[in-house]
Amino acid sequence: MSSVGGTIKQAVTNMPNTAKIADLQRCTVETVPSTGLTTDHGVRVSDTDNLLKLSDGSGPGPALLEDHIAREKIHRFDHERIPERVVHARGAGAHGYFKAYEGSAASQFTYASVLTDSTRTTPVFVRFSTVQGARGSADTVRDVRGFAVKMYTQEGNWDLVGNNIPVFFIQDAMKFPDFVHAVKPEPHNEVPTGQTAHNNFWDFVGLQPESAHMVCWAMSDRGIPRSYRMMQGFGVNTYTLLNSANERFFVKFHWLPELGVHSLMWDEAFKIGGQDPDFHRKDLEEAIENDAPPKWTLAIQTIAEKDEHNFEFDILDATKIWPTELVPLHEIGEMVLNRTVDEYFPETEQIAFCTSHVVPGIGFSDDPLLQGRNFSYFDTQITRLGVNWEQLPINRPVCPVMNHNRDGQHQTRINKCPVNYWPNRLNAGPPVPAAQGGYHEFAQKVVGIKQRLRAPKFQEHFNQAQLFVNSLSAPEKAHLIAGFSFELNHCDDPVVYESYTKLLNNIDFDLATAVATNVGGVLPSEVGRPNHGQTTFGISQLDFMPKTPTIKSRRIAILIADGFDATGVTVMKTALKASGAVPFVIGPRRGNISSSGGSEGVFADHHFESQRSTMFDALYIPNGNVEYGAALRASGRVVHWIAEAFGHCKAIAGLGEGQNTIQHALAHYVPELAFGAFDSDAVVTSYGVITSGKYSLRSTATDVINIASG
Ligand code: HDD
Repeated sequence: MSSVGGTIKQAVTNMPNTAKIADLQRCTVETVPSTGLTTDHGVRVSDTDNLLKLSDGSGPGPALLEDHIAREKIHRFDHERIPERVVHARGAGAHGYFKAYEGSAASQFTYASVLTDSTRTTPVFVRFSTVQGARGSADTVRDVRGFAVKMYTQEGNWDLVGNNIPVFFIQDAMKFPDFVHAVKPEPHNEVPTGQTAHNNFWDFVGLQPESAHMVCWAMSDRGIPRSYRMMQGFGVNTYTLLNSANERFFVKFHWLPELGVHSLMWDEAFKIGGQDPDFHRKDLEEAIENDAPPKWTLAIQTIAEKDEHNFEFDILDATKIWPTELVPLHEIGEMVLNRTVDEYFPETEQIAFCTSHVVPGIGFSDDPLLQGRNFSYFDTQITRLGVNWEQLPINRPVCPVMNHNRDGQHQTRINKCPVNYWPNRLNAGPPVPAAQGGYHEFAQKVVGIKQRLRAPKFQEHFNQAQLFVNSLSAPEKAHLIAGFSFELNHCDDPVVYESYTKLLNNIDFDLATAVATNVGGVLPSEVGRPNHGQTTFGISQLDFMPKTPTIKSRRIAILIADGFDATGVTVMKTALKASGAVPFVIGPRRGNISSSGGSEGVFADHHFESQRSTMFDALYIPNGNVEYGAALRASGRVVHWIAEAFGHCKAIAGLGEGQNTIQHALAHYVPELAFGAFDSDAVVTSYGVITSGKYSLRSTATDVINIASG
């Protein structure tokens, strides 16, 4: 049982009680009312509301320093906060498990049992995050999303600390502090929050053209995901795998979401930022609680050692993807997130990741970004959580930990051993270095001269940025132009927006022209760099539609008023629930709304003023009597809801008076609005299509409603 929103709710069913959950339960405290309230040293407290005061009988006088109970309460409170993460401060997490597929290609490349042993269920914790904003910033800002996975394997913890974008802004870790200073709020006024739309960011990326590819991803729809559940995840860096024949492979890790890759529209994203800043956090919780646990397939791309230099790009450069036409994806396992946290701070806030945490069979490459990351993460956790951070319940492995590391602040282990060094006279008994099964570094031959430099192929920055733009669909390209135009418009220093619009011409002439026109930048007079014309699979989000279209976990608003048709609502709600969607009835007030039949009503979950179209994926307005239709059309909120949902390309359906209301609201935009037929079998696909058997009513990305048959 866990407590959400003040009520006790049942834990999600069908949840494998993994080793990590069992481990956490050892320190999970159920609230037992009969225990009574106590101090931290266990003494019962009879009054937790009033300071101990001097009183002469006529009323209370000054408070007494002696009040150890009040002092403890206030001192504990004074120290509740820890430093927030220097980046990725805002996040949400969930528990789950990973299972390797039986007979996958993984065992050709690695002996890491977590990736090859299909009989295992490995517990995981995943933390999603934004990068720029503070811990209290909004979820739906335009930003890269962190996708950090901790696998509690039987051989130790493996942390795959990735993002929802496959490349990075910089090539060498040495640039990270400069990059983060530039992206974060400006130092003189701490503006802006949760945005890269400011002079310093665009100044830096303009002067650091290796960022061009990643900036394109961030300005595209990938920067504004609909849900954490609808994002890809990428390890980004090049790691290595070692197989049992001692052969080494370079590897990139990919997480492919079962639900496909979907984004908000930009207008939606920033409205939700104000309307519901916890939108993504709540979405994750809502899906898991509604038995729609998010799932991802783990896929790998591998390159044999001997082929390292056979590509026009450097495979150790984190600003480059490995096009799947050149290096195919192998699907090797599945991750499911099926359990929300019991308490945010000890779990989601105290979880701590390190790229250097790998398990036997997985290793590093000379990727200079990864090399620096391996140094940075452990260090930052010491500042955030203290040197014994790996003893915290959420961080400790499920396999035994035994070594001679000792002491430090907040040591919670009591080691029963008279020696704390190796070698020692006792020789036998733990902990001694493993004769077998220990972590084994690949014997890589390295000869060289000490220098600060980058490999020659690291100097090329625009080929793949162009590949990215070429591979987008037309609406995605339009969104990319809008993204760049919004951000550069927020830079008020002409040096910044003029130089960035010049840089864009190295990527794409049309993109540079469109953006420069919008923001008053430098209009290119000729093509800056010939377009190589190449495209690749896996850039456009349309390449990642779900294998089976589904409306599972999608939020559907049913707008009603008094006099609605009860059958229409009941039937639609039942059909939606049966297909796993989450319907909400929204009316003029929360509470009972009377139907056209008089007696039979429906309980509205929310009232019109408390919700907005942006919080839902689709809209349905049932039939009702004439007064009902008139009331809906007289409501500015309802009319705005429909128009806004239409503008955001949402699926919209109505029957009878509902249809008339939709026509009324959209008359200005689409005078000849046409409706497709649908019935209670309606299925709202993730494309925003309501279909039933033969017809579908579809709002397309070009803001036109079409009727598509079949
Ligand atoms: Fe990082 C946090 C992802 C480059 C230094 N990073 C952090 C988190 C994610 C990433 C998802 C949040 C983890 C969590 O939820 O707790 N970082 C990346 C990716 C990178 C990357 C995909 C490029 C491939 N990072 C990177 C570099 C450095 C850092 C080059 C330093 C040289 N990152 C950190 C950090 C953070 C962090 C300062 C802040 C909080 C933390 O580590 O635990 O150490």
